[in-house]
Amino acid sequence: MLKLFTFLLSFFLISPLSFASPCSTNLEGNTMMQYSSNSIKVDSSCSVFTIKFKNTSTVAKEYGGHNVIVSRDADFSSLTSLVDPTVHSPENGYLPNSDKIIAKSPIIGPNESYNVEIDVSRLNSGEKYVFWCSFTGHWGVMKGNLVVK
Ligand SMILES: [Cu+2]
Repeated sequence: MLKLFTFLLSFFLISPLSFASPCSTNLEGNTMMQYSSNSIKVDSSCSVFTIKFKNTSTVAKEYGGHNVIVSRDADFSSLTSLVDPTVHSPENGYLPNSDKIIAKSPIIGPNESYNVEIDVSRLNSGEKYVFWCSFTGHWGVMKGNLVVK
């Protein structure tokens, strides 16, 4: 609950500034199961970094929606092994809640958007981070590096 409150608070504090802010980037996921970028740079001076994610695919959400999960690269395999659409909701990325998830969006469908807010205090510059789609079968190709500079 506190996390949710913090998230909402940071959203409202950041959103008026985010249009011209360097503390954000745009990212799209398309019909070909590709992200528009395979690398995202996060400025460590940002307190919150926003990935403005848009699904430009035409594939219905339940057959091939997209999302964005941010985690350490070292946690990628253990997290993907937890993906289970029969147990967990698309709103939760088909994943259980986990401290290993640094930021996430729900699975979204065609023309939907979601701002993924990363608490930059959770990132360390020497650590490898990744962003990936937790729709089953997607993360083999929908995966990129997130670099803290
Ligand atoms: Cu996807």
